[in-house]
Amino acid sequence: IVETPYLQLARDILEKGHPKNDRTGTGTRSLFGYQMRFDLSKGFPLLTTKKVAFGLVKSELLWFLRGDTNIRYLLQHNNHIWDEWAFKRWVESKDYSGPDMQDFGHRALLDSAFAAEYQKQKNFFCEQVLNNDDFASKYGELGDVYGAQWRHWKTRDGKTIDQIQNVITNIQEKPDSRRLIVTAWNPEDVPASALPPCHTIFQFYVANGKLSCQLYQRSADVFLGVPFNIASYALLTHLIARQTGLEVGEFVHTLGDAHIYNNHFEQIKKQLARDAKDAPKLWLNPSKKNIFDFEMEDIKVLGYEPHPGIKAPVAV
Ligand code: UFP
Repeated sequence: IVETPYLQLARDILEKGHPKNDRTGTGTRSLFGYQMRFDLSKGFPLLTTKKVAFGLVKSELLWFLRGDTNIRYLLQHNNHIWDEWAFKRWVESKDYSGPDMQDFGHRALLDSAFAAEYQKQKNFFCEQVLNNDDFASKYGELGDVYGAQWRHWKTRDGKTIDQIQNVITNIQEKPDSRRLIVTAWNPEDVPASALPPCHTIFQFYVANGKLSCQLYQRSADVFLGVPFNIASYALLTHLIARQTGLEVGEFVHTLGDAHIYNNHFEQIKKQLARDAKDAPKLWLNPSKKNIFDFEMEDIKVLGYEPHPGIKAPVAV
């Protein structure tokens, strides 16, 4: 069963995880240094023990690959996973004159009247990013997030590096290279960043005509984040394999602080009590080869019949 390593990770944390405090004040159980391996030739590792929103995985990955760091593209695809980060900048700016949104993440969880007002302000914000070009370029922009680090990393002498194009070229020209690396972690940016990259570095490896990828994820919200992260990097591996004419090998997922938040215990136990189903298959439009040409409709999962989704609060 393709998702077994994930289910085992969750069990291991519940059984052996250290109770630990964290930045959000929620509290977790956590293990340090953990590795999962997914053989991508056996099926696509999109969890079946709960529904994972693959549409969001796709649009986010295509957004990264475009080198885009403005949430407008995400909103055009009904993807709201990055909204809060942009919204925060707006409500803290001089252009915002609505009700006080200080600490909106926590307050929206605790106070339903505030949550309604927050939703209203955020809907207005999203509508502006979608329809008002000036507003979008000012407040839709997230700055140096994955798209920028992957496609136009800034160098000291004012140039940029396209790490994705470079790694593709290197996989084609020097498949035995041990330097097939893309990094998002820039120590210069970390102190000023609201969310320093979670997926910090990844490396490719070619053997027997197969492309494998290993990700080092420094911090892993095992219930909410990791199912998404697995699918995203599995998809990236498939896309790069397509472009380089290789088959897919393994996705190796190495985690630093692998944690389950205290308010996700019920949900993960419910999930662990379910029987996994057959993994879906990934379909990529056979007429496309270049990774930068893929659109939403060129990527599909076939035979995905998961158990229902399970809701849980996001730690903020
Ligand atoms: N997180 C993930 N995967 C992601 C992402 C965030 O698991 O792709 F962007 C989680 C990990 C952690 C929190 O629970 O978000 C980030 O907090 P910190 O920066 O304190 O590690």
